[in-house]
Amino acid sequence: MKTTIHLNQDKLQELGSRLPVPKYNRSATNIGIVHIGVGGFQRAHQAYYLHQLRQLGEASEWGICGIGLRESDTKLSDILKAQDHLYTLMVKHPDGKIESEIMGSIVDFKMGTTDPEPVISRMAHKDTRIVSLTITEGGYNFNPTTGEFNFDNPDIQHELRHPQDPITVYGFLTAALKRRRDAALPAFTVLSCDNIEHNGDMTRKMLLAFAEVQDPDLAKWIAQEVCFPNSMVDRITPVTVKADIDSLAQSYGVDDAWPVTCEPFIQWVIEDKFSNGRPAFEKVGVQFVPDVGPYEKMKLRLLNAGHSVLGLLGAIHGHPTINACIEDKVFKRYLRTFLDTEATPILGNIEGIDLMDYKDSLLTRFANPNIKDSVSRICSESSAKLPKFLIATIHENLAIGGSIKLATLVIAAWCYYSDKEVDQNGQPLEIIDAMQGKLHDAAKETANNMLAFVQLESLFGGLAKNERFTKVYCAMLQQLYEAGDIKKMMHSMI
Ligand code: CS2
Repeated sequence: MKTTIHLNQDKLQELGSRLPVPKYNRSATNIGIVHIGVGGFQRAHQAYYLHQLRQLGEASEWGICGIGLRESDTKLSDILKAQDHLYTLMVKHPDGKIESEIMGSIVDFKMGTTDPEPVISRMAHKDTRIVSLTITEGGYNFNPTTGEFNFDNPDIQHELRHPQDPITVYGFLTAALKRRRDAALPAFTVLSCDNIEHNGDMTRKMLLAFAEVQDPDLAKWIAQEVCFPNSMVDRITPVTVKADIDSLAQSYGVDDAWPVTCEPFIQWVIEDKFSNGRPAFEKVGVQFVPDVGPYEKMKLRLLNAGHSVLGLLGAIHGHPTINACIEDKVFKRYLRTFLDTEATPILGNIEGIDLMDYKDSLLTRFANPNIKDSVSRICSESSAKLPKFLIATIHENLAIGGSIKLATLVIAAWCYYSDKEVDQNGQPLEIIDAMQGKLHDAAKETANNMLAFVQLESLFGGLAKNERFTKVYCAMLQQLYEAGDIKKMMHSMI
């Protein structure tokens, strides 16, 4: 039995005999990247790539400072502080093998909730050259149907009136960029790493909409000086559970309060448009391309949509994880049929990519039995995800006369899920959604008005007015509410 060692900088050498640790000098690091929204995904993805680069002896000017803008980030902030911002990445292979390695690329963390100043000055610091974001699909503050900035948000209203007291990412970005402009420092790049089509373009549009109202001169400067590369990010990163912490302690005697688990697959495709330089990410496998559009669309409409299809249908049926769904032949076939007949036809050709291979690899990734990615993680914040992942595909198929039925069942299932809040065995569902109350009320209203749920225009646009859609949808909803057997319905459709 190994003695347990609490993970921190002083213990790295000792831990190095047990598992791979950073070989680079972490104290000789300049902070070049400020990252807003540190979570499992960023720690398994961007921070991993940077760690790899630093292991090659490069990028000492590209240390990462994490930023938390929500109260709920305090826990991670405290844990990282106590571990000198070190953490373990546990890569879980399908054969049961877990490769664990300690990551050192994050070197600082600041919270912006009580006092914004340390965050603004870090972002405005001369060494900061990139501000990257994983603030989730819901964090961009746009109306999913119109794609316009939501000025009704009270936090945004506050920031417009009090630019020196930012709350959201927009307030912090403008405060820091203003300081840089006034100090004649070059702008930083704003790099979105969220699952949104044209994530860079969208961030630019939102930030400029906000800045135009707050300070039109600054907006002009941002428009000229700040680059917003689009990027496609990919690595399945399940929620860390206690068993992961325990297994790390058992296997290596490492006491890490919040390790990150992920699949072996990793991909990052970025447009090479940076305001003030970038790390040599290509040395560790990041792809730079002139137009990320087709890659983003492929990933969102196949991988993320595929997750949502399994997640919502699986949740109602009572499957706990994505791999459990794939082990169920009906679910697996349903997913493949959806991908082939509804999602693929609208993608067209993507140069250099064989979509058949891509879909085969998705099914293999989803099947990884060691990952145990919970359907509750996939279903969380469906109101922010589904418009981008799935509803867009329904709209596009309606426009070209394509098939919509498999995706429509998922929408009917989402209504049922939001209404009942239990699965078909009567077990409570863990529902996490900023719109949960609204979704529940609209879904309940189905008893009087079958279209009530899809009449939520901010999510579905004009879908409730499309006769072809409503016919299929109402028939499915009726069957689901009457017979209540989602798997039977799925089976009859494939
Ligand atoms: C998932 C994603 O949130 C979701 O619903 O589809 O988190 C997915 O695992 C990642 O985008 C994979 O790169």
